[in-house]
Amino acid sequence: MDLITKVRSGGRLERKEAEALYDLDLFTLGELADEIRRKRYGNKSFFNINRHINPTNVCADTCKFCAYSASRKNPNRYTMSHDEILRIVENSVANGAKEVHIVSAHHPEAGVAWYMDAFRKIKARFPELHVKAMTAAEVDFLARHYGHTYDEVLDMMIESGVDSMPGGGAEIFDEKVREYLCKGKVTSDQWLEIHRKWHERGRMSNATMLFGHVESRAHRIDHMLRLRDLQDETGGFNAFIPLVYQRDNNFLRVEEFPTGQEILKTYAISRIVLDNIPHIKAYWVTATINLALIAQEFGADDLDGTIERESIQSAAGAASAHGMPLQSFVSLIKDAGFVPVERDSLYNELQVYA
Ligand code: V47
Repeated sequence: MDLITKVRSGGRLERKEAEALYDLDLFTLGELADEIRRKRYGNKSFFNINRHINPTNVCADTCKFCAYSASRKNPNRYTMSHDEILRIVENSVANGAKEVHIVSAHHPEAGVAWYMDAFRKIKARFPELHVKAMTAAEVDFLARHYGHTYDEVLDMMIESGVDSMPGGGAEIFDEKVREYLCKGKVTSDQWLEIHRKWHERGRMSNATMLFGHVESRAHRIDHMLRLRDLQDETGGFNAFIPLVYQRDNNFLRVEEFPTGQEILKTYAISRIVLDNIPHIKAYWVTATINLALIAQEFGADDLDGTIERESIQSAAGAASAHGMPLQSFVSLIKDAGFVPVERDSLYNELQVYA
């Protein structure tokens, strides 16, 4: 059976077949991914009203791609007090936020309680608000630095009110590339183990892939296949999020950046290869809003959310520091020919903007 027929018949692709998808032209790939996306969700495109909070940029790790953590390129260290965090949450809830997405740097002196008490205080004040917090990289850091097991950190998160985990810290799983990008951080196996343990607790999470820097196409496919294997075991991933590398203010030297075509191919291929992960998120922050809107025709069914503030990727050049107003978001999705659907963090539909 040729590759296109196999994809159309819903057959699961082997590694070599998945790699060969990149040799197809963009429009064939788009058509194949769009068929899958439309079978599942029709014309709907999902988003949520959320708020990103990054409570500290003080970090024990030194990932080459990161422009956010305090370093000699970014001398402005900050760590928010719990009162500051609560004021932000209060304001966001008043603006309609249904989820807070909280990701911090790996602060070597803050202590585990600083992380956990923030979640506990948010949940005590806003029991209905979905708290999506702590990447697997943070879980690994807290465990290693403060002498806990992963199980202990994950149980503390649940006890403190964390509802789901974001997909950050995955970067690229290939060990050689990973060592070059972020030596000393959570390993690929550990990242997967932490998500496995989280899923075993009945909780959902997301998975990212940072691409468009020094990795090859084969590394991207390898990354997707490791996620597909874990998803076969646990079913705990909601969404896959290919993050396009942003190039400013960091220590990673990249010769060639991906074209729009390469980015769209990667969305489409992820939709085809990850047959067991329900949602493909075109995170508008790193794709740019225009390409994210087009990605809806290349397999993506989710654009993340309104965000309000964003510090990690905007530090590296993305136009996301102030999020996106709800009305603009809805109009842009509609103008692109899709039906915007506000969802909650677990993809229950809250409002359809027909
Ligand atoms: O893991 C850091 C990435 C991630 C850069 O789960 C960069 O719904 C691009 O994980 N260029 C954190 N990316 C953000 C994240 C995320 C974002 C949106 C939604 C979800 C979700 C998760 O940011 C890190 C890292 O891979 N990152 N620096 C950069 N220069």
